[in-house]
Amino acid sequence: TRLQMTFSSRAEIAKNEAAKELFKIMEAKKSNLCLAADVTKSDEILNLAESLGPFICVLKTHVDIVEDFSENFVNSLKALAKKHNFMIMEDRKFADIGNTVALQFSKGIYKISEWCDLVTAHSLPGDGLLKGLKEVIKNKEKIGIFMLTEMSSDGHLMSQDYSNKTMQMIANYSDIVAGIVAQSSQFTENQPELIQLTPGCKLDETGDNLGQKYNTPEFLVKEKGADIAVVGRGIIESKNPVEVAKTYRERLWNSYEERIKY
Ligand code: 5IU
Repeated sequence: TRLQMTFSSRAEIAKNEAAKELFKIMEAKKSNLCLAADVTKSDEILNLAESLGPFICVLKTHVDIVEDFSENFVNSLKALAKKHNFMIMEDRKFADIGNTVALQFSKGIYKISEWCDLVTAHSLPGDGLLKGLKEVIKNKEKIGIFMLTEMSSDGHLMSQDYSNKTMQMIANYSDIVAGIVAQSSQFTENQPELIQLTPGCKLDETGDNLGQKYNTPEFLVKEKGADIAVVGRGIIESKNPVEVAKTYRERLWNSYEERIKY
């Protein structure tokens, strides 16, 4: 099954170009760690990208929390992504009709489609959303969409039925969908070409006081089918982000190596 396959063999069968590239980066850097760079100054994000870039496969942004956004910032971030060989994911969680998400994706202050490699979206509005995003992507070389099927937060409303229907929806969009954001494997038909990204990861299983729930790297990769785990505060609020990022990377990668043995 998908869980026993290597990332490099999955790169061969990926149907979305960004997913293919991401599998290759993971294998080359031996990293399945995604950093959630949830800080509010562009320099802070760039500093994280410079110091942690070597250890991550994806740097995830929430561009709407950046107080001093500029075109310069995205250009610098793109340069660092190239230098350290990681991809940039904007966690935009699109959730509107196709026409609106196409505008949100390509226009406004952020012009997300001009700099992101990967972007997240909800399936809630139906597949018109994917059609809208696809119209924007068709002029770009390599962008991959990650669709949310379930969340890490307490009390979220994404039922198993919702998740199953999301999986059915994305089956028709394999050229633009790179994977899913999920807490457990939602693949009904194996689908090793798709990547499972799983947020809510810390070295100890706790939570925050706003409903976030955490699991360990080992549990998420070996028991829950995560290909990539997302870590934010576990790294950026630690005393030594570089050392802690190395620990996450090692524990996540070792878990993957153990997983493919069985
Ligand atoms: N994120 C989640 N849970 C989800 C989804 C996204 O935590 O289900 I979808 C995002 C939110 C934040 C990051 O940017 O992942 C996790 O950050 P912490 O590791 O600091 O909790």
